[in-house]
Amino acid sequence: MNNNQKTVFSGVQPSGNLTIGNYLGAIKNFSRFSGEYKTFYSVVDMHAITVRQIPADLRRRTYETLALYIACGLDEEKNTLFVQSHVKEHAELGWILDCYTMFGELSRMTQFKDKSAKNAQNINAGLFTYPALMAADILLYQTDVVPVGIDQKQHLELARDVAMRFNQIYSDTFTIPEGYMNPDTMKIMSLSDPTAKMSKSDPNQNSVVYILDSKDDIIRKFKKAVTDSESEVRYAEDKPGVSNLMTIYKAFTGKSFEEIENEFRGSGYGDFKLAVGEACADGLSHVREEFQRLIADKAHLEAIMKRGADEARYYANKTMSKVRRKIGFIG
Ligand code: AQP
Repeated sequence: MNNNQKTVFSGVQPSGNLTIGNYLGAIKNFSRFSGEYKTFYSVVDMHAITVRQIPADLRRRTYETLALYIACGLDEEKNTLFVQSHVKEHAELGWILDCYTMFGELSRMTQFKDKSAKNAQNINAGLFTYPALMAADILLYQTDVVPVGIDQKQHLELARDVAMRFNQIYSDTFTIPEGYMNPDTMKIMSLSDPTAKMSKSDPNQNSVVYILDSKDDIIRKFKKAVTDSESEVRYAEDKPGVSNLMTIYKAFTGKSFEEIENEFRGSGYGDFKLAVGEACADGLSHVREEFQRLIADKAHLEAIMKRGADEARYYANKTMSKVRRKIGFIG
């Protein structure tokens, strides 16, 4: 890494099949940093266990998420791709940062409140301290930029606050990270409730379009998408369903909202929904093909994970020796 090269870190939890929200809000933006930046992209399995997972599913999805990173355009030679739990320094710094993160700060996190409501039987300490582990993920690599969807903004702000607090106590230790949110796609909404975020753990399969859904399934889901009682394709705050579909269509076709409004003037929602479904399915077809090729070769994925973890560990250790020394640990 040359000394002036900026660093990018981001991650996705292997907590379900990845959605077009994960794709448009996060992964698709990752590759824009490849080459010019030193990029670390992690499959954050330690975050996934804050919600109960079936072990075999977690293992399978960890391979799948890595394969999807590559299928979505992340060149394994140009990016450090790794599994979070393979680099133990994440757990170590996560614990240390727990001790510099306030109870009151964690209590204000909206994701904790949402996930506690959804998992009332399992409101564990990890779910509560999740943002301190996320701060560790980012700060370990002296990260400058974190590409994420808007739902992670609050966690990112906490990571910045924790880094500043630590730096103030012990002198400069961590780079203060900035978020990168794609203004066009930072929040893709559920197809059945366009006031809620599209989420991979949503039990309603019709709310969510998965990156690996077949073309037929994608089109069927868009046909069922909730819109409104009008028939006008127009981007407006009081038309969240139509506006969400326009956002998705724009992301896959590159057309502006004005062009989309003109294209469907007078034609009603049926044609529009079909066009969105087709654009989305066609836009993802290459990803699906690449994924099938990659997932068939587990040994290759394991080699990438290992190489990525070895490289990530090297940088993580540099930060950890600084942190250990500053807080008064021996060795
Ligand atoms: N709907 C979305 N629109 C835009 N961006 C999104 N992201 C997630 N959903 C959307 C972004 O994807 C990245 C990875 O997300 P994550 O795996 O860390 O978990 P999450 O944010 O909690 O996403 P999900 O899909 O809702 O997962 P579950 O259901 O397991 O909680 C992040 O950058 C996120 O912003």
